[in-house]
Amino acid sequence: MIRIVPTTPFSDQKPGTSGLRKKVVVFRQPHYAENFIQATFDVLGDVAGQTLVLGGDGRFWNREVIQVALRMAAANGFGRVIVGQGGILSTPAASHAIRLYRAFGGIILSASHNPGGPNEDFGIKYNIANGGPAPEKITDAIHARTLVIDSYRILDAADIDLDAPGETRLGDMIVQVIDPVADYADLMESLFDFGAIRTLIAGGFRLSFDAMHAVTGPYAVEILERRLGAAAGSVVNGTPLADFGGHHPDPNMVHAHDLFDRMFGPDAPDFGAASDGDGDRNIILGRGIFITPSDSLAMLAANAHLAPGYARGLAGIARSMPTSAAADRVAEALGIPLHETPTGWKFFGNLLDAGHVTLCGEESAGTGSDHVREKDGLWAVLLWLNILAVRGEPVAQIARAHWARFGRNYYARHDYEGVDSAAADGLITALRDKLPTLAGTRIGNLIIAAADDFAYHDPIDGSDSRHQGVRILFDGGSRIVLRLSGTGTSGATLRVYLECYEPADGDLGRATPDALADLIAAADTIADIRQRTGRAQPDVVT
Ligand code: G16
Repeated sequence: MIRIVPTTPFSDQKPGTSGLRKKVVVFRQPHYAENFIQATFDVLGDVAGQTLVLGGDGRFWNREVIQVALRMAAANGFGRVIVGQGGILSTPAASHAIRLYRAFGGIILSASHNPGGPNEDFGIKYNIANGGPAPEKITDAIHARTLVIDSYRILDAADIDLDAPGETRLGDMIVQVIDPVADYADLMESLFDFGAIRTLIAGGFRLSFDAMHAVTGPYAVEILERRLGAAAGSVVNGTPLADFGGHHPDPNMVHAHDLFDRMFGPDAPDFGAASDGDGDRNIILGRGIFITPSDSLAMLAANAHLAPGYARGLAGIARSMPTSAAADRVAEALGIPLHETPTGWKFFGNLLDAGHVTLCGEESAGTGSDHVREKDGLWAVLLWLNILAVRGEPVAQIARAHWARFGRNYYARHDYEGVDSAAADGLITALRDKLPTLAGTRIGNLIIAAADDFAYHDPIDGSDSRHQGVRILFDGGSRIVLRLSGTGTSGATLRVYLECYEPADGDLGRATPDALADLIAAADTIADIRQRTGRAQPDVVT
């Protein structure tokens, strides 16, 4: 029986950079998840008989919301829901499933790199038929709907067995439980030269992949250990846990420090990588070297033609605005366009659909291509492995050769987390007010050439997105960007992105903090960071 349950709106259901992310305790309020899911279905319009993909990163509360979403999908008229076994689908695997099964869209339950558990974070996001995150016009409409919603539809039914693959009926709808790994692993095998990578590994090449007790464990074990022959134990922390073992599944120097220790320690493996809660992020390390995500995008773009899936070359490259300009130099050398978009993978979707770009990347540990419409952690690992197999050189040598050809963009991001929201808003507002007066100002050795608040005009659908980050550009090409994160769940996170360029004939071997020291000082002078946040240091440097 379908029940129509009266409800009242919640005022805090505005999706952020990537869907609605809140504390589990917020999601556990009666009707909270239901309201958001119904608002999403209402915005989609006629879904009668359509297929929906459903899965999540396995964090605490995943199974409960999967059952609710299934009953609501049945009550709203979907014909079929394809759900990952155990309620599991990595974000890139969900994106692939939407495309492969020609679904109307998908619901992904994840708060990505944020911690999990009863007192931690949960999230819901909707992806459209191209497999990518819903664009702003849809997320804005969902938000508007959450503010007026007065009822939701749900089927009265027992829980579905999520652990048994196969088809079950739920009211008039079919629930199809699929292996979450197989389709995705096959897609990877179609893009990369698994034979060459197998040969590399068989020749003694050692790798270490940290799945951080998050969703990529089963994917990495299947692909890296079973299909490519990496030694058992090459995948560490490979069992997904509802609380990620009490850690942040965020692949960076702070939260993946074990991996960094291993890669910078004695007898380090040849290659190290980690992914995040839902499997869309990646970090790449070689023996004794960390490749920044911005550099990784540039190096992958310069070498992608070595993998069979990209042998035809790249149509173009896109990067988010705060990502370093390293990829711009590769695009220039390849004679292909470079697009600069706001932060958020959703902004790449139109460019990928239109065939304007092949590779995309973000400083926030995200890289991907037109094979799906999400960033894809294991994909980046496999493209690196394919390149290493063909070039037969260590990661550090590839990096040094890249800088020697294109120059080096020294880069870091400083995060100030859990800052008082009013103080963070005040900082950004004050900065915006100052923008018109900044050009020409000297700060230490630096002279400000220009300053603005980044706005993006989507060349495909004509939409405009404003206030996407304050940019301060210096003579000589150095840059500071400041913006507030759209993915946090408590207080505000101030992100300060710092970048300076060293030409190919300059000093390419500096320590990043030294190269950026003047910019770090200038950021504080311009934005009054210490004073306004009350913090002497960033919480995380990536
Ligand atoms: C999400 C988005 C990314 C974005 C990142 C950081 O990643 O998909 O496009 O770069 O958040 O966003 P912010 O700086 O607003 O916190 P994920 O991996 O969290 O889904």
